[in-house]
Amino acid sequence: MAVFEKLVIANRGEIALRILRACHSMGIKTVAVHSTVDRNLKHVALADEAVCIGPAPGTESYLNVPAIIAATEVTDAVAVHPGYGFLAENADFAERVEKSGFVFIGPRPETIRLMGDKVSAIEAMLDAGVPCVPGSDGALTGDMAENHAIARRIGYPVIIKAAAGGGGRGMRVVHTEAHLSNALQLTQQEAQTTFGDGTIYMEKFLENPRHVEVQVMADQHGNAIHLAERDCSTQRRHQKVIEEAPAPGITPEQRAEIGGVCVEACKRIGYRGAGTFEFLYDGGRFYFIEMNTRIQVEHPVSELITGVDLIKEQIRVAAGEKLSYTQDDIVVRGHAIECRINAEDPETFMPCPGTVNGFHVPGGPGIRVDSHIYDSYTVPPNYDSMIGKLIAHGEDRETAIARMRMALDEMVLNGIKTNIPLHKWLLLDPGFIKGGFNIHYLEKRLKDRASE
Ligand code: MV4
Repeated sequence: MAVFEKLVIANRGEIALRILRACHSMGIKTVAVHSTVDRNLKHVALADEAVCIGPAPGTESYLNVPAIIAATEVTDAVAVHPGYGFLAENADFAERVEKSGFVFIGPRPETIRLMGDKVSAIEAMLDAGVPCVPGSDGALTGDMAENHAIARRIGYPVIIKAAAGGGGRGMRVVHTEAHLSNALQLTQQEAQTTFGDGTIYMEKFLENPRHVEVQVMADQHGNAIHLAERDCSTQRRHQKVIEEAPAPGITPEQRAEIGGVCVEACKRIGYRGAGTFEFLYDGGRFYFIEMNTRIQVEHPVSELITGVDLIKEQIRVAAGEKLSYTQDDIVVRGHAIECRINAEDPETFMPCPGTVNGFHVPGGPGIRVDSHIYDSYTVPPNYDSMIGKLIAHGEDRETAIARMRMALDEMVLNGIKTNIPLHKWLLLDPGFIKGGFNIHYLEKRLKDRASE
């Protein structure tokens, strides 16, 4: 007996296909909900049923809550997988799904809400013993004398962030006391306008950290495990470009320690499903910044080094099953790297939708391709430009990099511009090959390249 009879995939593209594959491997029937321009998606063809839920704009289709609930009702599905992006971290959606009598594949709506507000997330983490960035440890008030005192205690530079922000939105760095009052006022006003919530908080600004995140998974019986960490420091304008696992230079002892802290936090807050603790890693220490309550784009690198199918496990625990693994079952094996393939100009990074004309996937030992594209597929202009992910696994980082280089050389993807040339360049970059660089590395190398 399958854990669910039928599940709605409330997403598109590669993650929709990834969820479909997990469902079919578990004997679960699938319903693809899609927009009008997405009739030709690969997972729509492979799903047991398909329902058109609206026109191309995401706001009228993949973000259209009543249409998705209605599609779930008419198809007699019992659960909804939100994937990432769109409604994945929308607590109101999760609540609507559950109130309608269906299972939301993710944490409880209250947990999504708790973590969506970055101030309450930090408060919960401090309470659970997770190390956070030195800061206001709560929302700032309008008391400017107090705010100045907090900044002086933390020490400049400081960063002011919106509680409703996250992922790089609504932040401002302040280098000296003279600029603090103005920055507080501007960030508060912007937060109110952008998010409808003017709540702000303050942290010490870490100038050259790495972005290291811990993958966790919890069931509804009080069990939780971590699946090591990923390094996502290769990014441009808050868009990740390459991710890897484990993070270079993190010792097994450090992994066990920070992983154990995250697992304890999961148990403390009654976490359920897949989650990610985002840390800044600086001077050998971890500082929590945000928690993501969804499956992430880069989950395959964690799957390859641990052998755990995270999507299957998400579905199992949502159905009330116990975790299939204890912490002792989780062993890190080798190294994995993921290149995000985007339909974009490799020089300007402008999105370049269009029709694929010639597509050959790479293969061989340690190569995985997660992509929904096929020859003659047309990439629509309405959504994110990511068209797939190329993932390489090997016994060590050098082997994973060597396999990734071969795979990038082997791949044929014509008809549209992609960032494949950028990946080929990065994988030959001495600083990248060395590993362990900070979040500014890619932007710095692009600047160097432009002036060469
Ligand atoms: C920071 C920081 C330095 N110090 N917080 C950006 C995205 C959001 N998740 C948090 N971000 C940052 N928070 C403190 N106290 C630097 C960043 C940051 C960043 C973090 C992770 C990955 C890429 C980044 C790029 C620029 C800034």
